[in-house]
Amino acid sequence: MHLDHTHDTTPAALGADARRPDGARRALRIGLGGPVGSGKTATVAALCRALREELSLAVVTNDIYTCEDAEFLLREAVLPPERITAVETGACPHTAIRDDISANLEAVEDLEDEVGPLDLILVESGGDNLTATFSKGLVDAQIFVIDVAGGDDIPRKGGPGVTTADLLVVNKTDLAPYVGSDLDRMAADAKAQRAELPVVFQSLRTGSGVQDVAAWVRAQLAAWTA
Ligand SMILES: Nc1nc2c(ncn2[C@@H]2O[C@H](COP(=O)(O)OP(=O)(O)O)[C@@H](O)[C@H]2O)c(=O)[nH]1
Ligand SMILES: [Mg+2]
Repeated sequence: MHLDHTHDTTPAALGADARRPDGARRALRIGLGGPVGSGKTATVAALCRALREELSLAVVTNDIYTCEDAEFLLREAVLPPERITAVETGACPHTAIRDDISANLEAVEDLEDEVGPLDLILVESGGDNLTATFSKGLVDAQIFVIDVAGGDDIPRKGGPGVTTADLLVVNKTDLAPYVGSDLDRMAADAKAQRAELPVVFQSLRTGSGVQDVAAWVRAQLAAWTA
C-alpha cells in the first residue's frame, strides 16, 4: 500500500519516465478511482466532452470481467473508438492499477503509438473500495470519486483515496436532499482530512462542478507541459 509516499500539492511534476522512446513527451496520465457506482465513468465522459475540442485525449477503462465502461463511453461517443481501450482485470481491480500495472501500461503505450501524439490519458480503475489507489508508476495524478449517496460520513472515515488523492470529487450532489447527506459536513470533513488538497462537489445531472474538474485537469496539464 502506498501510505508512506509524500504527496505533493503542486500539479504533476515532469517525472523521469516522461519521455517516449523517440524523445517526445508522453501524455499526462490521470487516474480516476473510487467505489463502484460513484460516477467514475460518468466523470470520464464529462471530462471528454469538456476537453476533447482543445486536447488530444484517450481513455483506458478497467473492468473486472467485462468491458462495460468502455462500451458505455463508445455508445455515448465521447471520443472516437480508437481512443478508448478496455483492460479486463479479473478478480481484484486494485491489483491492475497498483501492484501489477503491466496491462495498463501496455494499454496507455499502445494508445500513444496508435493514435498519438496525445496530451492526456484518463485511466479509470475498476470500482473497488475506499482503499484502492493508483501506482505512481502508472499515473501522474489521481482523482478519487465518491458520491453523496454512499453516505456523508465517507470523508470523515478517510482512507488513502479520500486523504491523499490529488483531487477529491464528491459527486451526485443533486441527490443530497433525497438521501439526507449534509454537504457542509462533508466539505468540513474533507478539509480536515486533506488540508490544502482540492475538493470539488459535482453533479453530472445539473452539470455543477464539471468545469471545476476540467479546470483542475487543465492546470495539471499546464504544469506537465511547462
Ligand atoms: N443523480 C446522479 N446520478 C449520477 C451522477 N453521476 C453518475 N450518476 C449515475 O450513477 C450511476 C453510476 O455511474 P458510473 O459512472 O457508471 O459509476 P462508476 O461505477 O463509478 O463508473 C449511473 O447510473 C450514472 O448515470 C450524478 O451526478 N447524479
Ligand atoms: Mg465505471
